[in-house]
Amino acid sequence: MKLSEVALKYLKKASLPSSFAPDRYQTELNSVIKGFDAVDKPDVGILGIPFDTTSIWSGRRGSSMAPEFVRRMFQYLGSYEPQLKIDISNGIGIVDFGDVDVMHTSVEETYRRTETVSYEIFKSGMSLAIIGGDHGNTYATVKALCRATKGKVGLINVDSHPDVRESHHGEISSGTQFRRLLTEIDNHVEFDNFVEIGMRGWENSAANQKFLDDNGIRCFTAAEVKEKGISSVIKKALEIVKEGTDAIYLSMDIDGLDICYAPGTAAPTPGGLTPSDYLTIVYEVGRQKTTRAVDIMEISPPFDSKDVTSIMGAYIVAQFFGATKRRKEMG
Ligand SMILES: [Mn+2]
Repeated sequence: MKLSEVALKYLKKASLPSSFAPDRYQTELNSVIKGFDAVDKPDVGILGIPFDTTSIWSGRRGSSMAPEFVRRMFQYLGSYEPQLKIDISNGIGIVDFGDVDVMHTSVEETYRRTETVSYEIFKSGMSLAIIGGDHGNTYATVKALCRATKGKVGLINVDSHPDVRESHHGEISSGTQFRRLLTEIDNHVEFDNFVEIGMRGWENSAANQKFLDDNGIRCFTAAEVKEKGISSVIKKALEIVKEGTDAIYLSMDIDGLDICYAPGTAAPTPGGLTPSDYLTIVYEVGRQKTTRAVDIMEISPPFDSKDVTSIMGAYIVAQFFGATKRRKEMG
């Protein structure tokens, strides 16, 4: 596919490592992912946002390195999943757009570039797996989808925190993006079409809970997921985000996972979701007709242990590819 000169100016090429031990009977994930200019009408693409400047919460920055690390983990993955029985080695066009050429000292300019690039990609009708970066970047990509979509956008955030701070230390931060999306984007993400899953932990505030409650925002706590099971929670979440909307956006802060599964993040939080919860969410949401994006935010490689958090990021991307293929098959 072709991008405009403006969008091309804001992109940096990213490379994929070659597979560890190539096998003629297995198509490696790496070889399934093509350059965006090599595929006419791709179904789904990868976009990295190596920007963690608004991660002011904990001093545990580093998510700007996640696009590189997550891509590096692709070398361990193939193209078939036996539980889903999905083969992404054929019948689906997957491309890599590389990374947004971010400006580390300018939040506004980085968001502008990110929005410009992702708007153009969404406008073409394809879906995106976005690799952050800190969670603040979600503001720019959801805004891009809102602009590219005629109607309204339904939004799911899987996270241990609601990220609806009014301002954070007077700044735009990785904790403010959802309030901004709900209150600053004209008429596009309604309170009634926003769901949060995985809330828990002592990093939270009663004032932000009041904002959620006052506006009737449905939050499924981590305890609720454990009690009711992830499938029933997703079913209810999908009803909320589908009601009257034209597109669905799934945002995943990696810290929604339990601390033991995702140590490599800015705010690792105990009592959380499991990797299989996450993969079920990605598959069930990803295969919906109107789903356009998943983002995987807040993976911080410098704080990771044996790359497990980055591997989880690679799994989410592959799972979204699988869900996209299923969506395509269902028409
Ligand atoms: Mn979080």
